[in-house]
Amino acid sequence: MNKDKSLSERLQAKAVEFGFAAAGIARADAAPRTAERLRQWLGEGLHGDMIWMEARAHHRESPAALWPEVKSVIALGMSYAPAHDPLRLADEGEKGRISVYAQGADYHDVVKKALKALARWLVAEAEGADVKVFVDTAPVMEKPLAEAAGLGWQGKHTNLVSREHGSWLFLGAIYTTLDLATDMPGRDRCGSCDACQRACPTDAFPSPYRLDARRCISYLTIEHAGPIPHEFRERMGNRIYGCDDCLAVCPWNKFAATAHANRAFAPRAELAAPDLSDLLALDDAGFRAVFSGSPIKRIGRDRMVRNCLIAAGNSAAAGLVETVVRLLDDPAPVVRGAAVWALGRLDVGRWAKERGARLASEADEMVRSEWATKSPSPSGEGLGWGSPAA
Ligand code: B12
Ligand code: SF4
Ligand code: SF4
Repeated sequence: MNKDKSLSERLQAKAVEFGFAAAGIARADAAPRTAERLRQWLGEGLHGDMIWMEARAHHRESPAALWPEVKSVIALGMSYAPAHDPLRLADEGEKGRISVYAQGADYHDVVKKALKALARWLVAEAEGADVKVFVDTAPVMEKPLAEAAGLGWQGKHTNLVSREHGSWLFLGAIYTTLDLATDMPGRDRCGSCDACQRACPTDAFPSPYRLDARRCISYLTIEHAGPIPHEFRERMGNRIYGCDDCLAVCPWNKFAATAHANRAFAPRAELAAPDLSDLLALDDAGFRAVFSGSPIKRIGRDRMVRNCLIAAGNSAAAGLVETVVRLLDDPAPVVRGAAVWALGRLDVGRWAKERGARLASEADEMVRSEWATKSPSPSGEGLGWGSPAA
C-alpha cells in the first residue's frame, strides 16, 4: 500500500506547533515483546499495590487489544527539561524536594489538550480517520510505543531517553485507524553506562531495564497509601513527591535544551523549594489551595503530610519539633504514625515523654506499632530501632 508520506511529515510539523518537542509514528503492532514483559512484571508483583495496572492488563498489552481497529500509533513527547540541577536541594534538610515533573502545571491537562488539538487536525486532514488520545492514565504502554516510533529508547532506568531531550519528556499517544508512514525505532544508546543504576538511593533496579516499583521513592511518595516501610524512610531524605535521581544523572541530559521545554512546566515559586514547616501546617483546604492545577493534588493532604514528616525526621531541624508534636494528634493515623517516627528522630527525650502520655489512649494498631518501634536520631545517637521499646 502506498502510504501518504507527506501526511506523516505534516503531522510531525503540526505536533511542534502544538507544543510537542518530539513526534514519531509506529505500526500498532511494533512493540511485540511488551505484552510478555508486562505479564512478567505483574506476575512478580513488582507493581506493589498499583492494582489498576493489573485491572486492565489485557488492554495494556498491545494497542490492538484495547482497540482492534487501530493501525498506527503516533507517539508524542513534550519537554519539561529543568533550568536548574534537580538535585540541588539534596542537602537542604528543611526544604522538601518535589520532583521536577510536578513543580509546574499538571502535565495530564497540558499534554491532553495538545493531543486533542493535533488529533482534530488529523481528522480534518484525512477524511474517515478515527482517533483516540491517551496520556498516562489509560491502559497504554507509552514507553515501548515511543521507542518503536523513534522518539528514543528505554534506558536502563526504564524511562524513555531521547538524544535531543534527555530523560525529560512527558509522553502521550494518538491511536488511529490510518495506515501512516512510520519512523525507524529508537536504538539503545546506554552502552556501558550505569549511572542511573548507581544513583538510586533505594536499590530499586533488580537488574538494568527493570524497576521494582515497591522500592521506588516515586511509588512510595505518590502511589503508596499506607505508612512508608521503615527500610526506606532514611533513604527518602527530603524527597516529598516523586524522585528525579536516576533521571538527573543520565549523561544524555546534557543535550536537553531548556529552550524546548514547554513553559507550562516552569516551576511555580512555591513548589520549587518549599519549606517543610509550611507544608506540615496544611489542612485539607490549604492543601487544595496550594496544589490546585498541580498533579500533586491527586495524593491528597494526608499523604503529602506523611511524606513531609519523613523528610522532617531526616532533617535534624530542632525547629520542626513543635510542629511534629502537634501532628501526633492528627485525625489521620498515617499522619500520626509518621509523626511518631519523625519525633523519635528529632528529639529522643521528647519522644519518650510523649510516648508515655499517648500510647495508652492510641486506638489505631499501626500507630501503636510506631510507638513500639524505637527510633534512631539522624546522628545515630538514638535508641536504635527495629526492636520493641522497653
Ligand atoms: C506505572 C508507572 C509508574 C510506576 C512504575 C514505573 C515503571 N518503570 O514501570 C512508578 C510510580 C514507580 C512511576 C515512577 C515514575 N514515573 Co511513571 N508511569 C507509570 C505508567 C502509568 C505505566 C508504566 C508501565 O507500563 N510500567 C510497566 C512496566 C512493565 O513497563 P516498563 O517500565 O515499560 O517496563 C519495560 C522494561 O522493564 C522492559 N524490559 C523488561 N525486561 C527487559 C530486559 C531488557 C534487556 C530490556 C532491554 C528491556 C526490558 O520491558 C518492559 C516493557 O516495555 C506510565 C504511563 C503509561 N501509561 O505508560 C508512567 C510514566 C512511565 N512515568 C513517567 C514518569 C515521568 C515517572 C517518574 C520519572 C516520575 C518522578 N520523577 O517521580 C518516575 C520514574 C521512575 C522510574 N525509574 O521508572 C513518564 C515517563 C516519561 C519517559 N520519558 O519515559 C510516563 C510515561 C508518564 C507520561 N505520560 O509521561 N511510574
Ligand atoms: S525514581 Fe528515584 S527511587 Fe525510583 S528508581 Fe529512580 S532513583 Fe530510584
Ligand atoms: S544513566 Fe546511563 S544507563 Fe541510565 S538511562 Fe542514561 S545512559 Fe542509560
